[in-house]
Amino acid sequence: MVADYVPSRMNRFIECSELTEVDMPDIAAVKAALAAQRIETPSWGYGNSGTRFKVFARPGVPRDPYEKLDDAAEVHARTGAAPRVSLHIPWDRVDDYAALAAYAKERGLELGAINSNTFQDDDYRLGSVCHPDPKVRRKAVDHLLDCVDIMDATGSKDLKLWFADGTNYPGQDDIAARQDRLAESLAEVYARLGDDQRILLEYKLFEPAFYATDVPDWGTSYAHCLRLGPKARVVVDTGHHAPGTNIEFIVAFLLREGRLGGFDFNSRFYADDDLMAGAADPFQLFRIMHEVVRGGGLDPAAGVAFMLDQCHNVEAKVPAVIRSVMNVQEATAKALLVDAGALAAAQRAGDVLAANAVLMDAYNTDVRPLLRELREERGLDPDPVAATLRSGRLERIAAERVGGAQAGWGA
Ligand code: PSV
Ligand code: MN
Ligand code: MN
Repeated sequence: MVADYVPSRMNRFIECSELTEVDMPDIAAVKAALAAQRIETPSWGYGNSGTRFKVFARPGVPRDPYEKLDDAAEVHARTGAAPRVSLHIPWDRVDDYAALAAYAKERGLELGAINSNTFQDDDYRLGSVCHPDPKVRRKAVDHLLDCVDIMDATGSKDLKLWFADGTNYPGQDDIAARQDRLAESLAEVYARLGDDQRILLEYKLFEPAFYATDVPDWGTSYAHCLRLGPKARVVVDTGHHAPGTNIEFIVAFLLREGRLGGFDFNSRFYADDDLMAGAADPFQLFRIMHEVVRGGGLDPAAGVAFMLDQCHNVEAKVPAVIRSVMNVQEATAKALLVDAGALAAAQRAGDVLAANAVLMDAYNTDVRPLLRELREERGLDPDPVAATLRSGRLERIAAERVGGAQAGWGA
């Protein structure tokens, strides 16, 4: 009997003779790939956050990095898929990072990417590593070197760099000279990396700079990574593109070049909205995951980090992170169900409609029963959001934690 989550071929427009033989997907292999996928959650997603208009305080939010790890442990316990947590320095500053890593380990977690912060001090008004004043650049680079020290203590492998650097007005600074300063700063940090440590360089089209951002796109990030060396890779933050950008093309290209370091998953309707991954455009997330699967990016050896970078302004945070993890899993499951043989045959035959139908069959498959089944097989509740809500944990932490912290923005 065929399980009901096997993609339906009913609407497949089959003209090509090679497509008449329909292969059933190897569900055991799909489940094994899903069980192996690791999704990293951001410490700042557990704190209070908001817009420049208002930060809404929520009862029970963590008061320190340790409590953020407690929340991350709940997400991992419910999903079985989120054992890593990204930190943000100095939002997650502690005296003893090795102790923080040990605390994470006791909870079945490990500390993931260290995110630097060179955008919140007054000194950074005109930028950080691209600033015209060498003293400010020195301060910024020293912070990045401190972050590598923290990685040594936590066992983190990735230094994730996002720079708010840029200019607001034509002529404000020398665009090319800023690239030179960026390259020089990055080179100093790269030289400090251990053998198994990497730089993951984010790009972002605009904001806070509006005229010229110093790392505005994947090409700029890629060019700097190429110059730096093999331990530098590009991070694709899904919220950092112009509307209509074909993100899956960027993913396919970088993966092919061995320079896709990972993702900051989130959703956008307008700009850098940082909404739950897979909420605004689940089809885009599927298309991205299809390129990942097709390019071998799910294999841990490919070195692609599946991170979330999002904030929860008006919704409960732990259930929202769980929902986001589930959304990434659903997109991944659909991508794994793409009939690669049929797709390749249709593409070879130039059968445009059949090829598109193969992808749409997988996308339109309801993979929730498959994921529920997988969770049950792994001893998890099939409905992780309901499970955390039922557990009474939200009410308990609301009573225990008084005076929770802001995620970082505006702090
Ligand atoms: C700012 O745009 C940002 O959202 C970047 O995506 C970083 O990854 C994140 O903040 C944390 O610094
Ligand atoms: Mn990001
Ligand atoms: Mn962002």
